[in-house]
Formats: sequence, structure tokens, C-alpha cells
Amino acid sequence: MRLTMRWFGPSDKVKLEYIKQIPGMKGIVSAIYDVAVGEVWPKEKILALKNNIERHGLTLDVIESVPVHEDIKLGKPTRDRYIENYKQTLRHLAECGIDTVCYNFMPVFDWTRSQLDFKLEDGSEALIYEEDVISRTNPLSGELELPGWDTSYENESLKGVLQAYKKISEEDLWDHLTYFVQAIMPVADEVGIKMAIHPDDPPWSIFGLPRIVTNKANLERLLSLYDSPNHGITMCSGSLGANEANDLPEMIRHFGGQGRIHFAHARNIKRTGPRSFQESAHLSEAGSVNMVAMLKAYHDIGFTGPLRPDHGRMIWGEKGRPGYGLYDRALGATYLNGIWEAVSS
Ligand SMILES: [Mn+2]
Repeated sequence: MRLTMRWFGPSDKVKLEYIKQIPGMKGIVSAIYDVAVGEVWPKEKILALKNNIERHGLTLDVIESVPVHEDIKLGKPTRDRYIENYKQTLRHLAECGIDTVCYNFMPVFDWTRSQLDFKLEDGSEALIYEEDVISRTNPLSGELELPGWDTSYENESLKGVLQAYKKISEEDLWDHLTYFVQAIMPVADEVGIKMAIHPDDPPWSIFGLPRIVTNKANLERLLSLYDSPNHGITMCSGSLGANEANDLPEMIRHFGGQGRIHFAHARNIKRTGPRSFQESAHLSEAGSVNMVAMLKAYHDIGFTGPLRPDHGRMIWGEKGRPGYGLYDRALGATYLNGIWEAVSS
């Protein structure tokens, strides 16, 4: 594996200089954040991002993410324009030397939690998900605002989008994902980009919206939509691990053994009830995911792709973007490195 860390660009309080100081850190996972969803990413912006990262002795290993416009997920007639733009962005990324792109196909909302600053026993703050809180929350109420969500929606347009999804079943969403994958993958193949879909987080329906990238059977179905080694997945232990039925090491051996895991997120969560969990420290004993078994599976399949610590807690008084402070993610990176060294020697 190649150790990487997510970075949110020049406005990120976690500086590239600091990331570079994490032992064994090789690469950066980032994106262009100032182009509207659905528009083409200009080559100059991608090159500026890449050059900035390389000036700090790191490499830009993965784009996370190129977001998929809602019209594509909804299957609207306007989707073709956004798909053409997506293809053009892929071409631009390839021309800049990028070879791995993460994306997701979650309707309306990206990763969702019920609280961003839950105090754990040790005084650290973590993101948590409690189904009973989410199930009685109206997403239009403004009570819940999450960093992963697209804040560009005005309340009225959010209402409209949610309304539009009332008619979309899981099978409809599969149709729209199929259309998208079959449209973009030939371009990804042509320019040599590995596409890595991120599973839904959490891996079940929220607010009555369909979610389909949730388990082994559905990932299998996803891969069957287009036959190419470039058509793959982001294996996210925190997302998939929220469902106890997902056997992570087995999935890694299965999909990774076919060369279809292009990117790995290593994160621990502690399951606190059916459809409820807390994000925990990366350490195995802190949560429900056996990190050694997971990294051993990656090692056994000869995984050489980018792997990053995922969300971290807020520790040592750090304030910042929930889930994406420096300290706990750096501890996570070092822990992952330690396991990797042990299983490799
Ligand atoms: Mn993830």
C-alpha cells in the first residue's frame, strides 16, 4: 500500500508541511473545490493543485471526488450534458497525470451523521450516527448541517430535489448508475483512469432516499455493469463496517483479488446498536473493525494502491473540519504503518 492523506486544498488548516511530517506519508488525496458540481474542471486548476503538492515533496495520488451531478442520479434528460462534462474532466485529469478518481452515487446527501462533536469517554470528540435521531430529523429543517453535504442548495431547491426522489426506486437508481458507468468508463479506459466508487455512508437508506452501494452483493452488481480492470471500488472500512454483515477482510480478498480495489479508506467505527455507530480511534480495540485482519487481507492480495486513514476524532484541543483534523488522523496513519510493517516482515 501507499500511505496517503486527504487534504482540502490551500484553505485547509492542516498544511501540506504538517502532512509531510507524518512518518511514511507519501501521497495526497484532494480535489478542486471551487468549480460548480457538474462543470468541467479546468486543466490549469488541476495542474496548480498537483504542482503545489509536489513542491511539498508529496504526490497527488487520488482525486476524491469528482462529484456526480444530481441530474445524473435522478436520470433527468439534462444528464447527458453533465456526463459529457464529467468525461472532459476525466480527460483533463489524465492529461495532468492523475490515474485514480473516487466518486459516489449517494442521492442528495453525502456522508451523514447525527452529531459531529460527541464526547467520548476519554474527552475526545467524535462523529456519531444514531438512527433514531436521523429518522426523526427533517432534512429541510436546517437542524442538521453536515460538512459533506452540498450547501449550494437553497431550501426550496432542496425540497424540489427531495420531491423528485420520491418517484425514484432503488431499481431506478441502479438504471441511472448503469447509464452513467457505461457512458464514462470507455473514456476512463481510453485515458487510463481507474474509477473507484465509494460506498454509501452509512450503507443504508436515509430520509427515505434510495442507497445502493452498500454491501458485497451490490458491489458485485456494480462491477458487472462494465467489464474493465479500471472499473473498481474504494474500499471504505468505516462506511461498509457500519453494517455488521459486511465481512471486510473477505470483501478485500474477493474484490482486491480481482484487482478491483483502486483505493482504500482505513477507518474504525464502534457499532453501538442496529444502525448506530460512533467513529472511534483507528486502534482495533477502540472499535468494531479488526484493523490487523483488514490490513493482513490487503497484504495477502499484494495491494499496492493508495490507502489513507479516514476520519479522525478531535483530540488535544484541536479545532477544525469535523473528521479531518491533523492529530488523530496522523495517529491513525502511524498505526496503519505499524501494522503494515508487521504484516510485511
Ligand atoms: Mn470513506
